[in-house]
Amino acid sequence: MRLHALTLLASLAIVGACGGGSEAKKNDTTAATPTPSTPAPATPAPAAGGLAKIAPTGQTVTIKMIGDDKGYRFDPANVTIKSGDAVKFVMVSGGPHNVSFDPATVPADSKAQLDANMDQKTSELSSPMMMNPNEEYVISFGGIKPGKYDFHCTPHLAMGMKGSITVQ
Ligand SMILES: [Cu+2]
Repeated sequence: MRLHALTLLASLAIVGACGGGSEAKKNDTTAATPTPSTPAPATPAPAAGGLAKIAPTGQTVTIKMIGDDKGYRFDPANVTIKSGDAVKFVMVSGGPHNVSFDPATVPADSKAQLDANMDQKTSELSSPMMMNPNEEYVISFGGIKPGKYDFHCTPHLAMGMKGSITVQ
């Protein structure tokens, strides 16, 4: 009889241990839940490169993107701005047009920042295509060091649609 009682106590202890075990697992799951939500706020900030976009603080210079019977061109094709200004590309006619900087020629010390400043890129330093008149694409030159930044329109590069932004 006494032996039986001990066995019963032992099995109760095992049940208790199991219960505690599953409770611990539940706690683990609860503790793990906030962990995936921690990287979520980090997502909008830096991309793969780790640099965050720097908003413009100066003026905005407008460059039109044109394709007509005179050819394909940026107008004006060559502009001079200050670091912190923004350049707004406006689709006028003859698209699709885009704005693409050649990673090989962009000043190395500002390449990653310029890439971070470009929204909705299709590839490194390349804007999306603009198809419709009045579509706009603004590039912030916040945090961009002085230098010459050559750009072109990928579909019309062969037709000479290119230009340069000189940052003073
Ligand atoms: Cu074009």
